[in-house]
Amino acid sequence: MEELCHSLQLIDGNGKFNVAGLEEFVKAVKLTQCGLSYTVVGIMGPQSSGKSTLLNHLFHTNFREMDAYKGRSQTTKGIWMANCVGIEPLTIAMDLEGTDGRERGECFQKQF
Ligand SMILES: Nc1nc2c(ncn2[C@@H]2O[C@H](COP(=O)(O)OP(=O)(O)O)[C@@H](O)[C@H]2O)c(=O)[nH]1
Ligand SMILES: [Mg+2]
Repeated sequence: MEELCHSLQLIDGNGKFNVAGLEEFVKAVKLTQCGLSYTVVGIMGPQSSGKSTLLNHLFHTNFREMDAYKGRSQTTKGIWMANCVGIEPLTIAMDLEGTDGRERGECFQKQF
């Protein structure tokens, strides 16, 4: 059972896919040894609605959460992913950027 949480930014705020990071992650969580026996869970929704917090509580991941003392702001950019700690079979959580972040501007909002 994987006890360490490995995480990476799979896609950055500009849409760039992190190929090297994914290769490292796959090795670290021994994904190739799992065959088809793994699960992927994703979360999407408005910015600052508690997505990262919920994932961290459910799966013991280490996604960055908004610091409420700094006000409502964008903390998750692009897509982050991490292995869930203490869950069999291997479960991978994906933490998505908020769908309505003002930092993205109007164009991004129109896609949703
Ligand atoms: N009161 C309350 N605050 C929460 C709850 N879940 C998350 N928060 C707070 O809401 C803020 C945004 O949470 P975050 O997980 O970063 O939101 P995200 O942008 O959707 O990932 C943080 O300051 C959290 O501490 C909750 O159930 N109740
Ligand atoms: Mg978040």
